[in-house]
Amino acid sequence: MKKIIMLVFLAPPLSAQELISNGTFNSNINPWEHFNRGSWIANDGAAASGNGSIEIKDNLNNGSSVYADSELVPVVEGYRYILASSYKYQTGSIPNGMSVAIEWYDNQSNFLGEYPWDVSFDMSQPGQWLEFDTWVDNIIEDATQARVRLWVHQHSSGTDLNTGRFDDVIFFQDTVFMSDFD
Ligand SMILES: [Ca+2]
Repeated sequence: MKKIIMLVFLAPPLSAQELISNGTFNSNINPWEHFNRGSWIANDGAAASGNGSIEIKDNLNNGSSVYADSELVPVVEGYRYILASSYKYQTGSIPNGMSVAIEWYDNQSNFLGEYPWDVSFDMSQPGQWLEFDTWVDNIIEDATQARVRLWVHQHSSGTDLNTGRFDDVIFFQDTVFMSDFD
């Protein structure tokens, strides 16, 4: 059984650094992978970075989900990460849900897991940019790479278009080291 300890560094906090290369979508949605479900929205965006956002949509309505993935970035076992995003959905195309998660990989790019899995965005305020943030601990031994996955969850029936927009996606390494894997 792993022993989990928490060590808060007493040194002055390092300035947090954005790990993903394009979380603002101000000029395009590169290098996000979206499997033809994503498109760039030039004239809409959250307040922090302004216009330019990613829109993910589908109308299959079979209960499945569509997503876009950031590039893989280096992460460190045992560290805490800040995950945040702005998001928006509009009346007439509100999806069944939206969420965000981190996929964890080892240094051979083998998939190790995805979490948090309990994120569920507030879907009661259509037509405005909303904000979500959380922290996530890298508790998977050998997880040295990760990417952010932006989820849009479709309804299980009907013909509605499920459309969600994301902007200002943040993935920071915090200064908190929380487990030693002993
Ligand atoms: Ca933007």
